[in-house]
Amino acid sequence: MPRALITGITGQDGQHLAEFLHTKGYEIYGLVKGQNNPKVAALLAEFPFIKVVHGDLTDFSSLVAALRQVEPDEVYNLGAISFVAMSFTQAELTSNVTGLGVLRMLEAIRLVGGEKKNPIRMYQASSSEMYGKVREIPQTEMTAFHPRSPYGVAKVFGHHMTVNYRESYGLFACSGILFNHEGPRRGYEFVTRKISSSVARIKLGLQDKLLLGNLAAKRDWGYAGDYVKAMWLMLQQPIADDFVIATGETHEITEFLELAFQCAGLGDWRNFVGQDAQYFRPAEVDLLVGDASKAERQLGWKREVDFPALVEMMVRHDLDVEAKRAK
Ligand code: NAP
Ligand code: G4F
Repeated sequence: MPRALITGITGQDGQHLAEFLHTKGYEIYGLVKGQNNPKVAALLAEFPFIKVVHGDLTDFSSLVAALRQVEPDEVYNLGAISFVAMSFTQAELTSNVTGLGVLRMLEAIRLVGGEKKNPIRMYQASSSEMYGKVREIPQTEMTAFHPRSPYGVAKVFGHHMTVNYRESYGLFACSGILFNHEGPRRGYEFVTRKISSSVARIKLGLQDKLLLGNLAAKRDWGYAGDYVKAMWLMLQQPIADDFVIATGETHEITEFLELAFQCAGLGDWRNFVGQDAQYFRPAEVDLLVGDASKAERQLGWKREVDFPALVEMMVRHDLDVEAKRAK
């Protein structure tokens, strides 16, 4: 039975990945941070097969201990401060967790991996946010980075460290440059979930307005359930490499609003949406669109859920969730 250690197990991708690896027959360990982390009970209720290990990406010895305890074949490093807006106000913490955390995990694997017969394979969760003020359209594995947030800068650091440890020490370490991926497990702080949950609450008469920031930004939005399959595929290859994972389409936030309000039968979104200065960022990523042709060619990966189906999935889910909460 292959064994996987997932950091960021309580997050959106951690849950999708655990669900997917379970279908592949993996024994799954999740690194959980904090004292009495409130997300753990719900996680184990939904996924009783997950085994919890305690540790933190800011604490090197806890990562070494987790690797020695679990003896994983594969490590998926998904843990991060992942909310771009927060990275502007907590830049040092973000750099420590999202940036240096990758280095700590690579070092821990180098140390503990040397004690194992079979080398540990590692997936690093890199991000399209690294492209920032994009240098070319669409973005590929070869496009230069120009991050626009402390989060983006931290991800560039983690990305280059992953490549460097592969080249310097022969570690089987892959970096997946994933474009935005969403779904019903998305955190409420991100724009898509903020929209789908607000649409549901407006429909049920629980809220009357939705306040957002910059509506002109464009993102390449895919479904998280499709993207975790690409993570796994990367670690099954004969040679470690880096891959862009994206849909190749870009949509403005207004298009997400249009479909979401329509789906709930609420008509024109402009009747409900306002703007608030607090949701604008000091620097913005205006447009992202990825070229995943390398992943399609070499991994055989292809997205299954398209943009309208993604919006509908999220709105329908939140209509159910909010209706249950209101009872
Ligand atoms: P998420 O829902 O925000 O989850 C982040 C996870 O990181 C949570 O489980 C969190 O644990 C954990 N974490 C935070 N600080 C930690 C620390 N000090 N030590 C250990 N774990 C810590 O993020 P996601 O959307 O699943 O994304 C997964 C990864 O992919 C992240 O690295 C993100 O930056 C990257 N990524 C995401 C996207 C996307 O569109 N979703 C795109 C590209 C890259 P607690 O909440 O329990 O504290
Ligand atoms: O949903 P967002 O917060 O996601 P963002 O910044 O693109 O980051 C996500 O995707 C990255 C991949 O490119 C990941 F690496 C990262 O971890 C995270 O998962 O914001 C999307 C866009 C931005 O342009 C933002 O300015 O939506 C705009 N926006 C407008 N109003 C808003 C809001 N974003 C949020 N969160 N909340 C608003 O009210």
